[in-house]
This record gives sequence, C-alpha cells and structure tokens, in this order.
Amino acid sequence: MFFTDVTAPIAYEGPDSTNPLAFRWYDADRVVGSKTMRDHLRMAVCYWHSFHWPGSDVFGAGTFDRPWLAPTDDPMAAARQKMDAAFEFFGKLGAPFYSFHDYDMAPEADSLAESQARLDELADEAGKKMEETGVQLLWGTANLFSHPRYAAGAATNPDPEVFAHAAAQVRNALEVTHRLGGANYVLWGGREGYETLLNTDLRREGQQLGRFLHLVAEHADRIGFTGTLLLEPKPQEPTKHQYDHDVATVHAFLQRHGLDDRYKVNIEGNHATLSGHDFAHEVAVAIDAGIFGSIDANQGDDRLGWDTDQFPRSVEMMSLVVYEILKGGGFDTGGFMFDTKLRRQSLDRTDLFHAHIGGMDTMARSLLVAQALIDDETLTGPVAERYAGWDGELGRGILDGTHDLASLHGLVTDQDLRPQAVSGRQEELERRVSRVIEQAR
Ligand code: XLS
Ligand code: NI
Ligand code: NI
Repeated sequence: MFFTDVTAPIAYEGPDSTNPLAFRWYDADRVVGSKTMRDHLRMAVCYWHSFHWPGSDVFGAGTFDRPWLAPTDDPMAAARQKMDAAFEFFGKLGAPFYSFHDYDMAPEADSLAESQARLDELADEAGKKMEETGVQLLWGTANLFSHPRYAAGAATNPDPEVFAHAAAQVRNALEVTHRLGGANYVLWGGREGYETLLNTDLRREGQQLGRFLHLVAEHADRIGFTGTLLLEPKPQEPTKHQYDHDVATVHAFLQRHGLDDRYKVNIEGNHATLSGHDFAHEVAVAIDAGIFGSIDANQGDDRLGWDTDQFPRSVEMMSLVVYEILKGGGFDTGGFMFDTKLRRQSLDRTDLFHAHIGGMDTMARSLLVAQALIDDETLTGPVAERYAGWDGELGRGILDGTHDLASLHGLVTDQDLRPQAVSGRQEELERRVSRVIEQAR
C-alpha cells in the first residue's frame, strides 16, 4: 500500500462537505440529462504525470515522494511497484479509466525486441489489475519524443530508419492498447515539427507524416482495433513549430492526405490556449468538422507561454467546453483524461488525491452547468433569433443559389435596402451564463 492516508474509496459527500478527501460534486451514479455523471464524463487518470514523473523540471531533480521511482538495478521490479501504486490510486479515487504511454508503463530497454517483451509482460499485469478493479483503458500511446533518436522527429525525421523505429514502436503500443480493450489510441506529434526552415524540407515531412498515419490506420484495421484513432493538436513545445498546430490545421492535414474518415482529435485545454484559441473554440471546430474525439482535461496559466498542465479549476471555462460537447451529442469513445501534473512543491503522495478530486469536482460541476444551459435554453433562443433572417426568403434564396451577385444588386437598389446593426448582447448573455453557474446544483 502506497497511499496510506486514504483508507477507503473517495466518497461523494455533497457541496457542503468540508472533508478535503471527499467529492463535493462528482456523484458517479447521479443521472444528469440522459446519463450518469460517470458515463457523461468518462474521466481518466494518466500514468505519466502522476506515477512516472518524479517532479523534475529543466532546472532541478525530482522532488516527489515516490518510492517506486527510486534508483534501482531492477527496473522491472520498480515498474511493477509503480503499477501497484497506480492501480491502488485508480481504485481509491474511483475514476473509471486510465491512459498510458508504452514507456511509462514499461521501461525502455536497449533493443526494441527487449522493450517489447517488457511491455507485453507489464501489459499482462495491467490486464489482470483492470479485471480486479474494473478500471478501463481510455487510451494508449507511444512515447516517440523522449529518446535522443527522435530529436529531429519520429515520422517526420530526415532519416527513414528513425521512421521505421517509430513505426515498429507504434505497432507494439497499438497492439497492447488493443489487447487491453483501449477505447482509443492517441498520437500526439511529440517532436513532429521543426526548429528552423534552414534545415527543414516541410513538404517531405508532411508527406512522411501522412504516410505514417496511413500505416497506423491500416494496422489498426488488420488487428481488428475498433477504438478511435486520435491526433492531439499542439502549437509549439517541444519544437518551435509543431505540425499539428490546432484543430483546423489538423483537419486540413487529414483531408489533404485522405485521412479525415480515419482520425479524430484529442483536444487538450492547455494546447488550445497556447494556440491562441479558447478551449471551447477548439471543441466547437472539431465538432463542426466531424472529428471530435476526446479531451485532455487541463488548463494553463494566463501569464505563462508553456504547457503547465494544471488540474482544471475553472468551472466557467469547462462549462462552456462541456456545453459544446453536450450540444454535439456527448462523447462516443472519448472522455476527459487528466493530462495534468502537480506543482513541483506538492511533494506528498496525498497531493495526487487532492488534485484529482478537485479536477473531477470541476468537471462534475461543469457538467451540471452545461446541462442546465441546455435545459433552460439559456443561449439557444438568442442565437436562433440572431440568425432568423437566414430562415426567411432572402436567406434561403442566397444559400440555395436562387440569388447571384446581380440579383442581389438589383434587390438592394430596387428596394433601397438599408440593413441596421443590432446588439450582439454579449454582456447580457454572459450574465445569463453567470446566473446558471451560480445556481446549478
Ligand atoms: C504533451 C501531450 C502529451 C500527450 C500524450 O504536451 O499533452 O502528454 O497527451 O503523449
Ligand atoms: Ni500537453
Ligand atoms: Ni495531452
């Protein structure tokens, strides 16, 4: 047992509870709209930030109290301990899903064959623990960015041997994800980008990436993987310019390479804001394009230009995200995955509980707000009213081709049309949303 401060599963105690180790909002079995909170939110804990990362940063070593990360001659024994800790945590927290990278579950070895053997062995262990605890896999992925071989990219590397290595690694990670019943497989373009055009052939690198994604999709079909393949947009970091910049860029890339019916997106909050967009904007763009998949639930810092991966705390921001998702019909295979890390000074193992309970409560409360926005039709009326002209004769005539420039010119001059600007009512609508946030229970 590693989390000895938490002796029983975290319970729901309601909004008035002062118990820091209880949920105030996440009540898994409570039905909201058509589904339980558990089934709406499909929340997942991530293996890497929570169990594999020691609290190091570019200026200093790990700070966290994580006995399973202590230096050792037996990396497999340590990996088993890490897995014990992870599943103990998942069970006590009560999140229904988790996610992992190949090499945060199984330590990478000298050769790919040995790395694969390690991953297979640990994935079997994970399978047993999943059966025991009922925790399921939201998604698996391959780490194609830590090893020095990937410094110049994986699929977009100038060296085809690196491409081959990345392909072999993804084959293994995809098969393991499939064996564990993963609902999705994620490809975040870790180092698929560039530092300078002086040494970069953009066109080639794009073709390589397109080819890589075709190979992955073909293999997924071959092994019968029925989960969703997801790309995760990010504008920069670690490379100066990441190719999968934002949702619209990824969508254009998928269309250009004939991949738009095979891939969807995994949208991360902090990546959205780094790309200069509101989180809800990225979700809305993906839903409109038919490529919405899953969410990495985190938030950044207003004044820091990097991926701080903080646990979600803003109910206002998340409510608007959940609102877009509910309007779009909710998650299919996706969910809210906490791609989140503690601050480096949050040393104690119990801090992991405080962080996740807080994140889950933020999402649960946001769900209540979003459902209330839908039930009360807080925004639907004003939006419909704003566009009402497009349902009238002129609007329909423009869209269905009845009109051309000349006929519109005739209309404006003959009728002396002088359209008047009307209020967008933004502040009034913000007040309406605030009221729902204040009252949703
Ligand atoms: C990094 C990404 C990463 C992916 C998984 O910024 O968010 O954590 O989600 O490789
Ligand atoms: Ni990130
Ligand atoms: Ni992420």
